[in-house]
Amino acid sequence: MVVVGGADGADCLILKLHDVNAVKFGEYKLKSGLMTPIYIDLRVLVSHPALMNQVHVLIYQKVQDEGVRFDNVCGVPYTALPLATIICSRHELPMLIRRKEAKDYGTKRMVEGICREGEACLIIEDTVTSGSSILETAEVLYKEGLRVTDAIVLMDREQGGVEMLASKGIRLLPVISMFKLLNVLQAAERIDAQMAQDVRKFILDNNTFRPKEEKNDNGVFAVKKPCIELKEMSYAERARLPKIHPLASKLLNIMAEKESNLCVSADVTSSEELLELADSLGSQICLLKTHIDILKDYTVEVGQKLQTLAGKHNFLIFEDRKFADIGNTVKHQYEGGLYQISSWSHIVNAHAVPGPGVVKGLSAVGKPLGRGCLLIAQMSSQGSLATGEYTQAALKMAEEHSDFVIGFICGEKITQRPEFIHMTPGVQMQSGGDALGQQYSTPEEVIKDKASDVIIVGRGILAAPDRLKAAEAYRKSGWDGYKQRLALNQQ
Ligand code: S5P
Repeated sequence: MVVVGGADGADCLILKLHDVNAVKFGEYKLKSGLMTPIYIDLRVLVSHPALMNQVHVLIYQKVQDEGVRFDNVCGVPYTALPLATIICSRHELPMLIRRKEAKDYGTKRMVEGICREGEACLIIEDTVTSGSSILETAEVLYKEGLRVTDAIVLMDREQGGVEMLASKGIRLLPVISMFKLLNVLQAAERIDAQMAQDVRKFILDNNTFRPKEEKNDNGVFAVKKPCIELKEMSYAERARLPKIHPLASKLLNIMAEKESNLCVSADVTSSEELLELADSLGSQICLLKTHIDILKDYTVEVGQKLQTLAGKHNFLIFEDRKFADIGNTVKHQYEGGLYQISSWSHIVNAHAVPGPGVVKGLSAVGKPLGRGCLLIAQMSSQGSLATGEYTQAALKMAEEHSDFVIGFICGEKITQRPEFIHMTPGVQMQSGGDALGQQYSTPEEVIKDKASDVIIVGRGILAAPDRLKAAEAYRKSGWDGYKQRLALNQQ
């Protein structure tokens, strides 16, 4: 068997699932009638006892890693039933069986097994597309007075199940996810790049919970106006997503707590002014963006003091370094030199132009420190080349490195995946531009209409006679845009 470099248990399992035809590529019809280029059929697992054992170990490991607390376990009938049975038997956990049909004699109960009101039941499922089967099972369990806060799934097709269940208060924990599966199969040369890309596109285009994306006349993927029945997730809900990067979760929590989606772009040239700005505007912002190399008097203390102020006012620091070199070079630029950026900046950004090496180089330094990176998918400047296919390639790069990439610099929402944070520069109270090609949109346009998450404001605040007042106005305007967007999509 081919073992992919650095393969862990899940990687090996993916290859074995492919070996036994539990993962098939071609043209298949889903329960919904939709044609799919990938079909996951985990019913075959029962014919492969060794694989069954490997699967149950990984599921139980996930339960332990995530610290899930529960009183009993219920497998969604039928494929997940034997999985739940093995786990419960091996670990001596009480199990419940959900009947598909009520008996027409005796107790007529829909749940077999002993349970008490208020107990927490962990649901186990084999594959999730929309999450509706888990929800159905949860609803039966609710009728027994049980609580369902967590569900575990062997294979998440990443088509909106996580988000749908999160909106119902259930955290879905996948052992394997579609994008990971595609990466592993491609790396092992089981599928070619074209097939992987076709399936990725199908998955992104067929999200069951989020609005669909469609190509506009320029071939650029634009987000269709969200359908009225789709519920927009709040920042706080997104912070609790199981797949979210801890730093993205922290930022979303700060935004929710401070009611601020404002990042101030502290483009000043003296250390004293930078620190004064961070202290005086700290209460209004979720993020302070720096260009550390424009300071004329940088010393190591600046980084340290910024960190202290970030703690004092509960914001994160984002050094807008726009790395754009080969992995080995950006590693040194990030970690070393005069500025030692990785030691004080929570977030950095990078251009996608060098290819994935730039993210790998930065990640080698930043990941162990819990740092995160934004990829520049679009730019606010006139004539920017970061459009269309380039933007899509940046998105794909982010998806493949979501253990370090937490979002994008972009002009609009470019993906429906709620774990990524969209940040938009070129924001002022009046739309327009400057003499050097900068283009401005208003906070409302950016947050409500373009569905971005964070407004990045520089001169709109820095050039104001009263910077604090201006920051308050931008914070309020950005927050109002967010509230309106939520209201619009929750009707
Ligand atoms: O596309 C971009 C990306 C960035 S990070 N356009 C931008 O303007 N930026 C940065 O945002 C830019 O480097 C500057 O620091 C800030 C915008 O500043 P303003 O004064 O025009 O608001």
